[in-house]
Amino acid sequence: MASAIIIALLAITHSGLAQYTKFPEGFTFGVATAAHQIEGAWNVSGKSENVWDRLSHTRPWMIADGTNGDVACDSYNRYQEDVDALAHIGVDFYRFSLSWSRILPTGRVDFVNPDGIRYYNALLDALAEKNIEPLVTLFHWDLPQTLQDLGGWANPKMIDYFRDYSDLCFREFGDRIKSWITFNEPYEICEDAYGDDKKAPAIDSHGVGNYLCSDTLLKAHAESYHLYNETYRPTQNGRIQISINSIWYEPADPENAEQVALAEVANQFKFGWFAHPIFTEAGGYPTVMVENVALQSKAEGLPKPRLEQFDDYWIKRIRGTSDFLGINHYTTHLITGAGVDPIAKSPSWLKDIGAVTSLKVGTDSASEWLRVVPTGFANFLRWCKSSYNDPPIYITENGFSDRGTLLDYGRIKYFNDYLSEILNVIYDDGVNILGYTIWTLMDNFEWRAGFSERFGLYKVDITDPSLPRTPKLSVEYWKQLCATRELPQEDRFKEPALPLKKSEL
Ligand code: PNW
Repeated sequence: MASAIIIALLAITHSGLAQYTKFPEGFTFGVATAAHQIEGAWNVSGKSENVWDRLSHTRPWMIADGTNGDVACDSYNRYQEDVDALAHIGVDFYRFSLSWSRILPTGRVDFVNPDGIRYYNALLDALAEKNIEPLVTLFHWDLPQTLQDLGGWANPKMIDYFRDYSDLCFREFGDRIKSWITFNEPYEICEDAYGDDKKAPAIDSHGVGNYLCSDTLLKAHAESYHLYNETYRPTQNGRIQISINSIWYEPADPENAEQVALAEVANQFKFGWFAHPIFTEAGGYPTVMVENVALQSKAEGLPKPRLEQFDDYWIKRIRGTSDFLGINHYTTHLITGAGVDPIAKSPSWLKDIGAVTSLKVGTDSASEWLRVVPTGFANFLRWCKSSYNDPPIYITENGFSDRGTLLDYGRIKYFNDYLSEILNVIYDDGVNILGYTIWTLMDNFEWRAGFSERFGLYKVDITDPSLPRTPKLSVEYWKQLCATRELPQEDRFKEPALPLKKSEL
């Protein structure tokens, strides 16, 4: 701590600004991707269909530009280029995900696909060659369709299937993978894919399927954690965590007590839904969530609440099952008042909150939901420290979308301003943040947005069959940051005139 303060003070004197620029000793940087968004080779070498293959093939109109993940960035064949790019940037770690249906085509462990194992072994070897640590996500949304046909995350049997799949991955790859993430963004899985149609498999069982999913997912996460902890950790000595995402909610008017209270309710419903059961002493879902859903369910004439609280066994079994708090964060939204949000379906998670939300006024990205609000990130991180007993935190995703410009000043400014807030909360508030992960290495299949929203440091020209990757200016920015561990200050990274108009993104 003392050395952190000295470094911080030095940074202030050095830059002449009351702003921190230097990251603490030991702070690590990485880049993230996800299998379905980059690998392609969707039906090659034994891989079976996953829920995103099914959605994009059978309902292509649900993808903004009609694209799919059939080829994506072809990382299945071009992984060496990806690793070379990571080495060029100079990151400490690479966060990627394993494709369940590539490794286990039936979804179950009755048949292990040797080509799937070979592919990830080759990728791990290539990373080791460049001294880049793997941080590996077991589940980043691409459920084998065979398991979806049995109900997917609404089926409690998934707890066993996920444990078996994790077991295989720990056994096959755990000698080289020392950092695991069980689930990427449970909110997006349960709410967007089961409670809505925003993500595959687009079940849209609003207010019901989302809560069935969270019950299964949290139990599956806990079982995978305990398996690793008891069976693999003693010999493999790694760590295992979950990565939870949040839109952070703030009151539109900070002086308005009702809005302040409702923003807290919304944050409990969003981040607390998955963080509270794992990261608090009490465990279980947030009280306000249990109460609100019970009230709504009663009003709907239901004999039981749509959200079932865990019993004592599961409260204890789930509590404490993450070595770090993994946070994926992009943006902040506003709470404007009490009531039913005009966009809420009935019943639904959003209606259960009982608040009206809106986008915050701020700089645009190419994604409708993503506005640039760096101070929201700082407030969110401070809230995580106080709500979850000062956990060690890894930022496992953060990034900005545009339409693919090479001079991506908007992205650089986003990184710079969000990183600056990270430094503020580390040095001023003692928030224990240990690492940061960029979303993402290269423009890729951005789920229902297809290739229309681009988050990459490298541009990928998907109209050229050789899928050339071209570094954007942000690669230069990150190369310098990784080399110096300091926020680059040069003018060449600053946009000549800010902000860019939407048409220029
Ligand atoms: C994440 N939000 O999704 C995913 O982990 C990535 O696969 C994805 O490509 C990336 O962020 C960019 O979208 C999110 O509404 C989707 O706050 C939506 C939100 C956050 C993350």
